[in-house]
Amino acid sequence: MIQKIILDCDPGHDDAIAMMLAWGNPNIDLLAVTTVVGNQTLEKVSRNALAVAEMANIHGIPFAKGCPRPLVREIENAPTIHGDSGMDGPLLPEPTMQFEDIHAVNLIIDLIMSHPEKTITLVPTGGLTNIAMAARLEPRIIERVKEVVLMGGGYHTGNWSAVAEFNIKIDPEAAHIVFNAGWKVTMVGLDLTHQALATPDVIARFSSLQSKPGQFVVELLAFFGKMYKQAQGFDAPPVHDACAVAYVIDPTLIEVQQVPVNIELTGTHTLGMTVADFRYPIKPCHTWVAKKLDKERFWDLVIESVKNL
Ligand SMILES: [Ca+2]
Repeated sequence: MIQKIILDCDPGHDDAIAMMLAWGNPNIDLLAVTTVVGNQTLEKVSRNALAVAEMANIHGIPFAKGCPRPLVREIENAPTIHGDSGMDGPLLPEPTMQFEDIHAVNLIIDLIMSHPEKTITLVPTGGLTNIAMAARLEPRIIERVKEVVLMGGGYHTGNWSAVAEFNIKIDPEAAHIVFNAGWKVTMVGLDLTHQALATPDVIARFSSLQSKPGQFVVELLAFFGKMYKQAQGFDAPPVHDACAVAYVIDPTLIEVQQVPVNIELTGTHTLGMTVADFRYPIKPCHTWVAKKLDKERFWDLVIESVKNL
């Protein structure tokens, strides 16, 4: 079954791979790519999105820029992971595609309102600013969206603080809106994405594609791996954002559990924590968390999709 998605992202090395997976996979109908401040400034991540489009030959769909800052907090970027450009490493191609003259939030609303109910899955792989703004501006989208499958958070793991993940931490108020809106939210968090490590054998498989997109992924992962080693002590970089797209393509790749999740907004040491309540009996809720990845089939899917580009 072909899934219609809107990818809301902040490219970002792993966002780039998520975009390539979405475009290269025949079971995804990528309706639009929208950008949001996060890994770098809005201008930088937006330029990166167009560069990925160029590299992956993504065309005929709208790209729109979204919010340049979080709802409440000051801007926080991640140059220690993604470099000064937000996507350091490969030489980025000069984009030919241009952004639509519409704000990402309006594009998201227009697409959801003009498609049949429950046919569009939102896939945010950056901070949740655009998605929260869309839910507030046009609350009818909450009923109309099929599901929100987001990369962010973690029920036992943090990376931007002891207990908070970057995408949630940079705009916790937006995350609070999205997690409490009432639509189905599947949180593909660090507990899951740290299982999606681009180990040398995986990189070798991208390399053996002997294609420009394959080589682009190799160069992305070389830089990403170096930064992850330096900043977080990882031997191989986790390709977080691709996991959310992979779950939409094939939910059997990831084991999920329905469990209440809320966002910490006031903690002294826990701001942006995704607090999951696993206590028995599990209370009724609209939230699911991703727990276990079928690594082998995940990489087969990503590599096959990049091969299709
Ligand atoms: Ca991202």
